[in-house]
Amino acid sequence: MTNSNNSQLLNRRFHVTYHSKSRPLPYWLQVWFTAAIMNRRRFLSSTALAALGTAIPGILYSRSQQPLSARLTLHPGRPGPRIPADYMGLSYESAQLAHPEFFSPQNTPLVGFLRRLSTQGVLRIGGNTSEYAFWNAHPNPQTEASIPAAVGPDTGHKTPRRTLTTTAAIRSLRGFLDATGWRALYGLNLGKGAPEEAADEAEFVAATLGEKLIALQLGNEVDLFSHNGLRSPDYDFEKYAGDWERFYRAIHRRVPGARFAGPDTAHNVEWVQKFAQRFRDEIVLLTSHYYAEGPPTNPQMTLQRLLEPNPKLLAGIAGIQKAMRESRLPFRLAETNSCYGGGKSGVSNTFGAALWAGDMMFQLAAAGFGGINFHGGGYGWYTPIAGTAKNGFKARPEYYGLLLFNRAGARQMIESTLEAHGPLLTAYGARSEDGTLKVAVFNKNADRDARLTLDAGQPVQRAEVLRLTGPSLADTQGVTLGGAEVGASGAWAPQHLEHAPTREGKVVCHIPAASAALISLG
Ligand code: BDP
Repeated sequence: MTNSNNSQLLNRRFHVTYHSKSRPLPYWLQVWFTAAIMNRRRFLSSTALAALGTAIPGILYSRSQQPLSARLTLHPGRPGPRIPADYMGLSYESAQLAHPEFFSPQNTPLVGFLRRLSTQGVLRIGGNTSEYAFWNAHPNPQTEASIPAAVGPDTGHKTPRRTLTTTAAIRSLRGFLDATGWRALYGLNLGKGAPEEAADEAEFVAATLGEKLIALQLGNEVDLFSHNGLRSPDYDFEKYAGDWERFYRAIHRRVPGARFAGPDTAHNVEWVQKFAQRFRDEIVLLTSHYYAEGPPTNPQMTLQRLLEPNPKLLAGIAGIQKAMRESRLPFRLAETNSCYGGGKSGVSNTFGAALWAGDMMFQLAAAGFGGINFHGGGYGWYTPIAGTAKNGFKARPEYYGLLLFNRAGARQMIESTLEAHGPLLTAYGARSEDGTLKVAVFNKNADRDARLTLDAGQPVQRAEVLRLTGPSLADTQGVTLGGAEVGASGAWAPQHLEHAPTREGKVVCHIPAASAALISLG
């Protein structure tokens, strides 16, 4: 998500200066990235005190050094955005539907992994392969046999294989949604399909999924159609809007009550704004995508870079907020992950990606986003859940970041002010359904512990701490939440719950380097 106007805006309004010396500097007040989100909404005016050392503070210090001190002040009387109950989401390739037994109530291990993350999440079906998935009421075993049983994220290296989506797959999907409690965002083939085919498919999907269908989407990353071979190089928003309308009309004639979301763009925020203006009466939800890094072959795409604030995201947030404000429509990040092109080994599959994902979930909730879908599937580098029905499923590190968000039970962000050394320590305040104050803290420094002083802004008797830990940022194994790993079928129960000392409404909590903590205040 980016657009040049917003980048300029960002540069003008938010000056972030890193200092090149490695010794601690006097405190310089900086407006940090959450301020980009909150300023406009008068929410969470988060500030960070000047960065220490360089932009890579982690490598300058050893653990023997004094912990970095940070202070978070909550303002419980100043509520921020509500967090919808279905904020949690995953995204899979349409090609996965070629195997109806994958999204099936019989796939109980996968059902368990989803239910652990949420009992009312959103499953988005789409991706590059949605432009090569064709509706066919009758199964064709020959074509299906050539598609792997579990489909990973498309890597974009070659034209995806043609797949068939059958009535059996949609019935099975309905059963899967019933078993998980999740609802679906369903992508139709705009790239290679025809309006009448899409209408056939939409009719069956809408009738079968019923209230489990949030909305249909038309096309995946249509802003890339001009250079991925799906349309001519002069394919622009106007041409796309024409395509969208033709498909919309054909579907609407057959399914008058059908709901739509879009534009599901890769990164062009202007298209989201234009789409919102043009079709706000035809749609129920705005969507687009965000990949923090890519392509994986670029040596600059590192774990360190993933953990730092991403200017592309900040600019995108501002543009999306404008689209939401002007159209009064909610927005969902319908597809996201760490590195496009299928992800990057040593980045996407590490514990660092868990901190990245958990942090971004809170950051975007604070920005007023209505939900997030982490893309994955198969054994893709960035998939939160890896595996197949035959070989079993396993939680990858990133899954634990999502689980931490789930454990917060956050339903409303609350305003807070963070003073910290540098951008790699982030913290958020939220309220759960029962009114409990929750604080999520992410220490993305590789080697520097932090000591967080928390001022809850109200009396606090108890502070319970659930920790997200891994051996190191780069590790791909050994991640735990509350001292426990996620087991088969998503089984998980915390083993360690600590209590942080409280005094006069203040809590002091040690946050080791490369870890996160969820603090429940009572
Ligand atoms: C997105 C596509 C998805 C890919 C992903 C990637 O929608 O199908 O798997 O990028 O490149 O652009 O990893």
